Amino acid sequence: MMKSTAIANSNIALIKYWGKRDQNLFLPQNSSISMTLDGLNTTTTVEFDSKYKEDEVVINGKRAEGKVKDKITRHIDIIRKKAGITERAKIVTQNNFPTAAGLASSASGFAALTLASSRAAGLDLNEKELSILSRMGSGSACRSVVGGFVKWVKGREKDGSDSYAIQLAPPDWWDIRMIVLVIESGEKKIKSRAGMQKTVETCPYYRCWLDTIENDIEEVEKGIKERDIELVGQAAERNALKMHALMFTTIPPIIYWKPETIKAIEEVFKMREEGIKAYFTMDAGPNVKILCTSNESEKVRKVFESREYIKQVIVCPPGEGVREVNEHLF
Ligand code: 2P0
Repeated sequence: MMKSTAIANSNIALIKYWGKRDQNLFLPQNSSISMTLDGLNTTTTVEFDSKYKEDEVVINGKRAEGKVKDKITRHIDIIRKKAGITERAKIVTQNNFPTAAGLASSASGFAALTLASSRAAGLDLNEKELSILSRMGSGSACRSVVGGFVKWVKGREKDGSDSYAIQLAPPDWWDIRMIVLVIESGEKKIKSRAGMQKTVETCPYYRCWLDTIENDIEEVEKGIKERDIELVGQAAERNALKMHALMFTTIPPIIYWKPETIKAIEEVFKMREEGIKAYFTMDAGPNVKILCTSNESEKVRKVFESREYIKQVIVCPPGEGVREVNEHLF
């Protein structure tokens, strides 16, 4: 019996990943930067044993079938091959945030799955190897392997051996917060994977995105180094808007925005006029995330908790990378 449990935090990008250069290996068109979030995490237990006749996957208490299960089984196959084992596995995974919160779980999910399954298979991989393997489950998962402030370096090699996440600064480097405003909790209609591919294929501005991304990256890196919330916030906000401009001009268009999204953004602008250094970012959905210092985070939280159009407010400090834990889920 080989069993291991891992916990991984979710992450939010300050510089976005939107577009692949290799669909099979999950190699990105551009490098991206993220903050790993304390508080939004996935715990996964994996056991390989000959008593299992086929892979069994349970997500948040429900047995997974079809596409969701296939994605996980494919990932476990990569691990089995690397470890040289053939046993089937039982995989139980649990998110601590409401699954219906409309928050990405694939990043924390594949990071936890990669560590738990590789340990259970007897492998002892370093951070770089874990990041590369996690990337092959879901691109953004390679960033959740690493804690704090993280850069996914796009790499140049065809085999993806130089495309993985590195730490720019540890979690305790900078006391800032990512405040997640839950606006809509349903499953999104257009998945990131299909959406980003359409953008690369059809968006007339994609060239411009690639031409300006290195400048955005430089600003965010400098801002993190100097703990400059204005520099990071402004660059991150612009980068998120640029990504959504790509989505709007993809054929067919990808529009995740809801009226409440605009409302929340206008409130962020108003806060800034009042001197609060709050900046927003958005991902493949209508929810808005706000970056601010820990000192000002209570003010921001209170404002949005009093708004009836916001379903939930989650305040996250920078968090740790993926790690093994002793308590198993089964
Ligand atoms: C990001 N997103 O950088 C960007 C911003 C969504 C918008 O990474 O196909 O779930 O599994 O590699 O990682 C979501 O994309 O896509 C994502 P796959 P993934 O956070």
